[in-house]
Amino acid sequence: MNKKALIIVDVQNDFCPGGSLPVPQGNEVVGPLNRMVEYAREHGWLIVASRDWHPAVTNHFETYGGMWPVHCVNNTKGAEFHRDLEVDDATIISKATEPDEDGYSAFDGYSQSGQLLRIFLKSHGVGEVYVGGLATDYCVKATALDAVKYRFRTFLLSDAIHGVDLKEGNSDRAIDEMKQAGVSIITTREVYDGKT
Ligand code: VGL
Repeated sequence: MNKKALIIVDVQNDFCPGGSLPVPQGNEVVGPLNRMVEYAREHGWLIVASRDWHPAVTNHFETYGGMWPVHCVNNTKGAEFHRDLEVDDATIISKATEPDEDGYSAFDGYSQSGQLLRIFLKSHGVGEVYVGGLATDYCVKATALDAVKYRFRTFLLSDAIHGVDLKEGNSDRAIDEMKQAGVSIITTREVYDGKT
């Protein structure tokens, strides 16, 4: 279990400026994540990209009792990955595909061949994961916490995340919570410099 994986969380149009649930500066994660993709390729890591993949009617949306505007409905433009995100080599994990699912964590999602993310990673001998993407205080947090729960050594890429911050400070609190749970906070630069 000594393989590593990069997990890119929900870098989709609706979470970027111009989308229906924009994370402020959400698009800015694309640059550092693409550099991580290149690094991951060179070092033989697995690359995973999760996506919110909601049905049109789901109680995740405020129109149906949830807390969010309509976003990332499967097979719509808003659900597509940011056009500049390098996902050619990534295994796509779709989550929140059912009408009664919030599906914040990438670990709630399945690969195209129907494998849960945890099973997919373990079956490839992954013991260590590096998490970045959107949004720090929701899906990134849920994904990193699950990664720890499932006994992966877990790193948060602090310069490759942005948060929603419905309430000021939510992202900082989310990072504290992840730290408490055992997530290591690291910059992409530190990864390139071999600081892990
Ligand atoms: C997310 C809010 C609602 C996320 C998903 O990807 O972090 N945030 N649904």
